[in-house]
Amino acid sequence: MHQGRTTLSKFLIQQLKGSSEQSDLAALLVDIAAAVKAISAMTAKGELGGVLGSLDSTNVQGETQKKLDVMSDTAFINTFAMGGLVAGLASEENDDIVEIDPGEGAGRFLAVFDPLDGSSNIDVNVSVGSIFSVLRAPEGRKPEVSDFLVIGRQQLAAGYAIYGPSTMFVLTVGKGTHGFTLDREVGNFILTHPHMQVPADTSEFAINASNERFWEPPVQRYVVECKNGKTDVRGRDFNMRWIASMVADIHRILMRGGVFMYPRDTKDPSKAGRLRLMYEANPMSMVIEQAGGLGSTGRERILDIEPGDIHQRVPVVIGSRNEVERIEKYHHEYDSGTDEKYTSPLFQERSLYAN
Ligand code: AFP
Repeated sequence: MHQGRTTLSKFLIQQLKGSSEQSDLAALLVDIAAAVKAISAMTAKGELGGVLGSLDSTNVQGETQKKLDVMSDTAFINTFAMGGLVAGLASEENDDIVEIDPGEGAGRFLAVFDPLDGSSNIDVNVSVGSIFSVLRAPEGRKPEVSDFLVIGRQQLAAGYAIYGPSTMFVLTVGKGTHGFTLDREVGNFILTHPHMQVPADTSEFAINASNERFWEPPVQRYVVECKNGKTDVRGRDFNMRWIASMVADIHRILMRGGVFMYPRDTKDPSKAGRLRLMYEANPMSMVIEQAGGLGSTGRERILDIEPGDIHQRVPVVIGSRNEVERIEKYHHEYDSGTDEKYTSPLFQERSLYAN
């Protein structure tokens, strides 16, 4: 069996033994892992399980819901309802917060999650995932929306599951980022990737390049320089990846470095970006920063953003610290007008900004 490797439960007991809140947090993370196992089993069945395809419904984002979106959402809600540890939850698939009747034990946590991220990939059998964030619940009263709107630095735990060739559960409780692999034969998550670290440098970037003409100049500048490789200021060639499942792209970056970008774009000026702060950008930023990386909007650290709405969208630049800091520098130079790069005739000739 797994010589010298520990299980998720034993690992959490070790990491979270300082207080009753920490013990309850360990129990909640085990509950979340149980929901992940159920979702892993559902996704693995594919068409044989009748789980593919879309429903006639749309979610609060106006996106058509996949069957597995709703099935995964239900798996999490049922787990929280039975666990007695969660007082309320917010999910991509639910317009409003959902109160959980804690029965005898008052739930001391709030759960915020994207039950199935990358669901547009599910019908073509490409890796998808679940993303979660755990916040502290108010004491002695029912949770309200305002209780969820806390800055990302106050997350008690965050992580994701990736349903790929293997199912992995990656989490942080603020003591590093650690990866567990599901042993399907016994149904246990085994610690296979302790203390994950994001390389500070990279030669790989992830972005949906079809949006290039809609990006702000600093993002265009960064991507042009990467594509120009050895012939430009970077002095080396870069590779590009885009899986269109944030979980899969971020997991690759956690494993081998890289930078993930979903910037604001002018395609829909009313949206600050595509990804949501509370259940995508914040949890992924905590995971990556606990592994030595950085999560930014390009202009500010994601974990410092004061949320205004549960489904708020933000621009996202997450990954290898030195690359994210370079992109932040380009945004600062652009905003402050301190870099002739954006005005020099040479750049204008070559740049994408030429009218
Ligand atoms: P879906 O869950 O609707 O597939 O969206 C996935 C996602 O939120 C994120 O996981 C991807 O990185 C991003 O959208 C992909 O967006 P594009 O489809 O515009 O490339």
